[in-house]
Amino acid sequence: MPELAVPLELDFTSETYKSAYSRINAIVIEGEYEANSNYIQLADILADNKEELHRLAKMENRHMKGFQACGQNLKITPDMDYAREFFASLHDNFQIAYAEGKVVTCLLIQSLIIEAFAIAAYNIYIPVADPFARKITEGVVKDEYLHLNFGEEWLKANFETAKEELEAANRANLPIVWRMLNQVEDDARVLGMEKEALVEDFMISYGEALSNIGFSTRDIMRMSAYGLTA
Ligand code: Y39
Ligand code: FE
Ligand code: FE
Ligand code: FE
Repeated sequence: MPELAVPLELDFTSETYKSAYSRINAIVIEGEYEANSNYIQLADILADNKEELHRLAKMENRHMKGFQACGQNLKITPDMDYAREFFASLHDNFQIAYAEGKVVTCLLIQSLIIEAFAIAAYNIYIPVADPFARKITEGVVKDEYLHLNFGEEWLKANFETAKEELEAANRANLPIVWRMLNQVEDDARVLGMEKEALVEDFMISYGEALSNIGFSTRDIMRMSAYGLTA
């Protein structure tokens, strides 16, 4: 991976840039929308954390509006059908887990996997974003660390009873993230974001979260390997 991955020149008004942006912007808007609804659902089953989860949900709604403004600023129309399709597997797995009362799986999907994905994407995007979007994204990424931290704290406090379900949920959902990264690779590159950088940032956040929750280095290595063949 080249160390200086920032393209010398990004033309935010070119048709190539705008076409890629119409999909990535939609992904981010849909992601924020689903994150809002996931936290509202989690608030319904985690009664002790109800208020905090409603606060997180409100942040996600604010993020969605911020990214909608980024798309309008560049005069693109987000391709929301594409984005719903992009998230369908994780969305379905969250809903199935929720219906079964599997709160640990729900937290792994939203608060660990999706938040770590968001943190990676936004960190890599900030240096190559247009000035308007950069400001918005800098504000958003700070919140995403709080969201990841919520999942970490809850799962750490419940580690012994959650461990087995976390391993199964990791095994089922990490390969999906890898497929999503592969799907978005070409559009991300047009925006100046390299897949290798996204993968690296994702694994750092996700691995650190697993460590903070209580997994050993050996566990984390084993769990991380599930993505690689996707
Ligand atoms: O918790 C959140 O706010 C997460 C919903 C947002 C998801 C962001 C997903 C970003 C993937 C973009 C891939 C672009 C390279
Ligand atoms: Fe968000
Ligand atoms: Fe749905
Ligand atoms: Fe979030």
